[in-house]
Amino acid sequence: MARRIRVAAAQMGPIARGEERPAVVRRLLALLREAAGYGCDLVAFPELALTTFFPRWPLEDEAELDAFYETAMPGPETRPLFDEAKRLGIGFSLGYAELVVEGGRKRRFNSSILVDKAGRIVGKYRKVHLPGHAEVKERPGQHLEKRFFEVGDYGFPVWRAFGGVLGMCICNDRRWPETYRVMGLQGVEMVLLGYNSPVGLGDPYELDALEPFHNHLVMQAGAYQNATWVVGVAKAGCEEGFNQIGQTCIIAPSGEIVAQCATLGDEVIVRDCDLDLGAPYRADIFDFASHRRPEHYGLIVERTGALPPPEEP
Ligand code: CDV
Repeated sequence: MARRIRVAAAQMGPIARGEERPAVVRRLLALLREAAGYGCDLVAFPELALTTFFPRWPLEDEAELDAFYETAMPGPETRPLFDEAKRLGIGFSLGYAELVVEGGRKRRFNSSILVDKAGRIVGKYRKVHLPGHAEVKERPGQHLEKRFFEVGDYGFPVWRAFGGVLGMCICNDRRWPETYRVMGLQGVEMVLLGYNSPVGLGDPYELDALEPFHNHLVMQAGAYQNATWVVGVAKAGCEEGFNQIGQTCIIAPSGEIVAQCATLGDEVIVRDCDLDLGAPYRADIFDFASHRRPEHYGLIVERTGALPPPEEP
């Protein structure tokens, strides 16, 4: 019998800095209900889906900063999402800023959870590849993820859920082949991936014109090279004066985009995903056990001595 997940990618338009959690949760609930109305098993939401993309500002006031983070999941304001998902029998993935206190120290992560149809958290991921910088730069736009988050300490786990093997990653992670490969080596069949990707920040993001191309390039390559579905979900549009790309899409294990958003606002796209569609790739061209040669990857460089070590400056 075919193993299918009917998945929704729920793109979000901008979230204003002053938009309160209950208002954002109402937007998420509307998207969740729309996806449930289409008979979906699972809906994927973007990175930092509960707040504006706050790492764009050098926030100094600790209370103001802390207000962007969740200290419990579900907490009082996110509980309605879990309750409604359970009532409708639909799962979801959700990106958010996580604050935990360990050993008397505050720890901050850019996180994502996977929730099953009974409203239970079955997986959690913490973003590994944090882009940008920790110091405030002389430029119009900042990207201060290294200042406001620690590198995730969970690796790239996968979970048996929704009848398949699912994984998660977050935004900049999608640009690194290791992200998909570590999950691919664990047999991942669907990767849920939220992003906030600005355009127009200027140097060093002078490659803005190619950003839409690169966005799809990395996700399609990750899907194909690891024979997995990829669900890439944007927070899009002009948020607090900063433009973010949309292009939310569902990508098949062939690397083909099979559904894509047409707007930069709140929008749901849906696709029935046959989890066995990756099997022919895994059995042949990407049969890792037969064709991968990790034991040789280092040896080749050693034997050819191709490049001398760089000179000390
Ligand atoms: N939120 C992100 O991780 N954004 C990065 C930008 C800053 C390059 C991205 O990879 O899209």
